[in-house]
Amino acid sequence: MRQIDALKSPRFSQISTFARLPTCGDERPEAIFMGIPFDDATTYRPGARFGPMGVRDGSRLLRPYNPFQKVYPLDELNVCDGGDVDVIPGHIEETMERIEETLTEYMKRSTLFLVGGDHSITLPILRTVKRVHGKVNLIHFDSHYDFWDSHWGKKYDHGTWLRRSLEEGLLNRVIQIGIRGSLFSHEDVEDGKRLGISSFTIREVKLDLNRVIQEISTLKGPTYISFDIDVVDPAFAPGTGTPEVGGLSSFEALEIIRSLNVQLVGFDVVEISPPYDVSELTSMLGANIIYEAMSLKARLKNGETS
Ligand SMILES: [Mn+2]
Repeated sequence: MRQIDALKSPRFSQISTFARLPTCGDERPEAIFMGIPFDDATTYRPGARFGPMGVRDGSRLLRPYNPFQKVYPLDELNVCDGGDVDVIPGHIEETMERIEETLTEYMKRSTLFLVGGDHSITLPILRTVKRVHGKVNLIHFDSHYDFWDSHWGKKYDHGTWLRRSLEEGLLNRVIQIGIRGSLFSHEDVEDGKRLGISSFTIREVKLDLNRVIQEISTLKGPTYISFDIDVVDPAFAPGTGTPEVGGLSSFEALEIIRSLNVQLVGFDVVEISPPYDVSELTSMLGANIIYEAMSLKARLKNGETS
């Protein structure tokens, strides 16, 4: 009997849902849950290194069945917990190498659902994706562009990973969702166009969501999703490093994920900083975002498209 059967009890445990997942062994699960607790590349509020712990804790109320996508994601994907990547605090380049080394074998046998950590971790994740799957499309939920060429003259941090990913030829098409907030310059907007990225501001998402969904539906082939929790309004998700007011509601974020129909090869949720959280709101949302993404994978595996 899988340990996960314990979830069917209506009695909630102090031990969270994700923490009750079986530890990954030699089996070939269709999905693996893993943490990457690295936050040395944050530029404002730190604490995302506690994200994996927060999301595991925030998963306590997750029950087995998702009625919106009509799946039992954890059971249907035979999800196991791969633990946390052994990162090296203070050393981003060595950490990136270690993330790649650790994820490669897992990714060859399964779809990874990863919890950061700050957004710098997505570069080594995408390097691994390229190695295993070739070039992929990227759906990038964020309030920030994250394609700056450098920060403080440095190439690697949580605001430059997308520029590096494009330079390294890791990506096909890129669609950004939820961009907002003040910028360093009007040139930032132009840069996105020059880089060939389709960026949808929060205004476009709020006023014409159908157009955004339509654009996403034109993506063909393997697709990776990176979800920065700061795409959600800080009123719903205060526990994050670089909050921007005026964002998506939790409901909108979940609805967009539910509406997707893509060939999902991996998923991350990043920038959850539990020390800045209130009443576990952000950690609970992070857990539900991962659950919804796993449900998407399970639904599409069943051949259901919407
Ligand atoms: Mn962001």
